[in-house]
Amino acid sequence: MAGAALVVAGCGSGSDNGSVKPVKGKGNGEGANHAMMSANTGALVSIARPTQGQLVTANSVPTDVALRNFRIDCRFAGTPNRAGVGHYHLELDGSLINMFCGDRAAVSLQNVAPGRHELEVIPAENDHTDDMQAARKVPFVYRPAHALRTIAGRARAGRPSITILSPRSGAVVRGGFDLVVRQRNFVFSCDLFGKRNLAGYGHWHANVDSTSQGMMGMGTMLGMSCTDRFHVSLAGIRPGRHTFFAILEDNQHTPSPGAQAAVRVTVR
Ligand SMILES: [Cu+2]
Repeated sequence: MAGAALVVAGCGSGSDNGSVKPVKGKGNGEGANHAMMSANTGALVSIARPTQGQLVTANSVPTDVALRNFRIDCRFAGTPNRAGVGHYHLELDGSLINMFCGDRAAVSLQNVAPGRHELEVIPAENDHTDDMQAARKVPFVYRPAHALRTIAGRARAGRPSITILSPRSGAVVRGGFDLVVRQRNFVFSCDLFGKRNLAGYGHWHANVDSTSQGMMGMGTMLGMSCTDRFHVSLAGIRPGRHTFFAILEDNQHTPSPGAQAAVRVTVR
């Protein structure tokens, strides 16, 4: 693990031209816990924070990263890949937290045990295919000054569901719009992104036109939300009729069976 953290992103031949070359794996188990597909974004990742082995006493770990040779633009997430454009994922101990576009972010340490942990910054294409060659890791040590109370699952949560309140079916949308939802028997928690699953907790994904492409349906995921809304950018979506989905997800980003909603609108 220590050796992997020393890998210099972008080293090796042919990864400095900024092109995107999805490489389909054979599914033979190479790459350990990661997806069978890997992208080659050409991105060069550097991590200013946390520093190697940083001691974190607060209950979130601030991150400050820079991606060179790669244009970061979350407006295109979930829409067709574009060479040299994408976003990045943060993983905590090998578990996806979320996608990010700003240099700075913070990862909650809710339900994370004190001790040594590892953050990984992974450039990704619009369809969320990770570029593992360009990924960089940094270890840190969590020693909370004031420990958070661990959130426990909800023992008697009923069957979760989600509905879309806005836009209405058949609406005409331009530029962008808020997808507004209401959930039942389910608590949205940003702090639990990527953490162990807990009954009755999670978040939701906004998808366009498909819920089944890519890993865990994320190939067409526009983004994740832990509130009652998500702002949909139409920058990467062609005019015409499209279906937008809201899908309840557990903390590990696995869709909850049967808990999704769809609305069909016209994009102008
Ligand atoms: Cu992503």
